[in-house]
Order: sequence, then C-alpha cells, then structure tokens
Amino acid sequence: MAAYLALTGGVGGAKLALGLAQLLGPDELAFLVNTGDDFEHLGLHVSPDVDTLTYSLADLSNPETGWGRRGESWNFIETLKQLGGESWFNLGDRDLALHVMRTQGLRAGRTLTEITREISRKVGIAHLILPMSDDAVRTMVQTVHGSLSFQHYFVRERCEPSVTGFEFVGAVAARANPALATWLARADFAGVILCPSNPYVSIDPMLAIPGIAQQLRSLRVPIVAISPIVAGLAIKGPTAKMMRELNVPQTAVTVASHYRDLLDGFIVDVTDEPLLAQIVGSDLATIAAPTVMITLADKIELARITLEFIRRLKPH
Ligand code: FO1
Repeated sequence: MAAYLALTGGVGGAKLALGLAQLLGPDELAFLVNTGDDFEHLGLHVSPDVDTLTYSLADLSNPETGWGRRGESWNFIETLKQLGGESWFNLGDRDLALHVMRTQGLRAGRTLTEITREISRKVGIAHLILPMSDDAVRTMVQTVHGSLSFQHYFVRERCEPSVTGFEFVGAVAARANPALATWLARADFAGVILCPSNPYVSIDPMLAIPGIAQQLRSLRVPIVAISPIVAGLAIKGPTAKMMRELNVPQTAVTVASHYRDLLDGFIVDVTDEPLLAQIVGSDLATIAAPTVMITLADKIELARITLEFIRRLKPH
C-alpha cells in the first residue's frame, strides 16, 4: 500500500479531495485542512474549510455554492435578520446543528480534531480529516481599509477591499495536528498533494505553522501542487484578484514560484501549457492536465493524473 496526504482549503481544494477519495481508501489518504478561516460567530465555532471538505466527501454539499449543505433551509438566519441580528454570514438550519455540536464539544474540552472525527464518521466519512492544528490560528487579511479577519473580508466585505498582505495570528505558537506526524511516519508514506486551493489564504496558513513546514520539508517523498489559476483566472474565489492587488502576475507561474523549494512537481491546466517553459527550477517536474473540475468524473480524472504523476517523481 502507498499512503498520501492532501492539503486543502476551500471549495477548489475540496473538489480534488473528493476525486482522490474516490481512488484511495482511508488507509491510503488523509487530509490536512486549513483552519485559518475559522471564527467565533453568534457564539458558535465556525470551521468553513473543514465543513466544506466534510460535506463534499459525504456527498452533502450544495453544488451551487460549494460550501454549506444541499437542500438547506434558512429559517434561522431569516428570523435572525428579522430580529435585527447579525445575519451577514449565512448559516443554514441543518448546518447550524453541526455548529452547535462542534461548539458544545469544544466547550466540554474536546479538541477540534476529535470533534471533526466524530462528525465525519456520523456522516459516513472513513478518511481522516485533520484540522491543521487544534490551536487557534486566525488569518487576517491586510487591506487598504485596514486589517480584516478572514470571514469579514471574504463574506461581509465580499473580497472588495484591495489586499496588501496577510497575517496568520497564532501560527508561530500553534502545534501541528499531532496525528500528522503519525501519518507521515508510515513506512508506506508516498507523497503530498497541495490541492488547487488559494495559496495565500488556504495553504499558507498551514505552512506558517512551524511544525507543519518542518515536517513537510524533512519528508523524503515527492510534493506536488495543482495550480488554482487557469488562464489568468481563479476558478472560484479571490486568488487572481489578490495576485493583481499584490502586483504579481496572475498566472500559474506565480503559484509555482510561490511554493518554490517545497515542490517536486507542479500541474498546470492544459490551457496554460505554453507557460510551462517559464516555470524555472531544474528539480521541478511539470505537466499540463485538464484541471477544471465540474463533474465528478473531472475530479476523479484529475486525481488519477495527479497520482500517476506523483508516483513517477523522484523525491527532493
Ligand atoms: N461564503 C459566502 O460567500 N457567504 C456566506 O454567507 C457563507 C457562509 C458560510 C457558512 C458556513 C460555511 O462553512 C461556509 C460559509 N461560506 C460562506 C463559505 C466560506 O466563507 C468559505 O468557504 C471559506 O472560508 C473560504 O475558503
């Protein structure tokens, strides 16, 4: 057997995660998930990237948004709005139940990892979902209007303020999820996949935790990433807009150089094949593949290509 770890953040990452989970069993694949987007809201602990992955793997996700649940009702948030409560962040009725469970668990002294395991099992997921840390790490988006917590930037301000940088508050002191070391220490551990998530706000918060960065860098197996930028655009979310505001080219080349020395392999979309020549780094293997995932078959196909690619790479 060969085992892999996939790092994932929001909706784009969860698509490939689902494809990988169709090809690899729970003994062969675990997920490390960004929790920099987490926040306390209405007295509840919200963990959007963990939930996006959970709902995707359980086939419960809302296909229109990519986050939240399919067939959701909104009585709670509509009533809250009517009463003049804080209603900018849409928590559906069914989603609310999960949030109450999680928050109760945390208040009772259990870890986010334990609660995530319990909830994921209840919805039929056998794969291990590891929040990046059980300690609080909070992504702050620095903008021309000041520093905003991630969900305030992303949902309340609709990603409108121009971005100048990012801060991952608590990352330096945070411990990596303890189960990560166990997974990586497996004798059959064979590779790491950085899903096509936003590099700045989905993957970087994980790499900002020293324990995670060190463990990944000391691995003797290949690490590959899939570009979330296709033909200068982000499939979903603000990655391309952030690049423009940070004054870097909105291309897959920028993503490759962002991850620089971490990677052994990089996958761009077929439309970006001409860019491959610009991706420098003698040790970096590159391929072009169809990375736009709309159907389940697209997700499985990109997962298959990614695994085939990683299996023939030499570790760094
Ligand atoms: N995204 C939105 O654009 N608007 C929302 O009202 C919203 C609510 C929400 C509730 C629960 C949840 O798990 C995710 C939710 N998201 C919403 C998505 C979330 O902001 C993003 O998926 C991530 O944080 C970015 O990766």
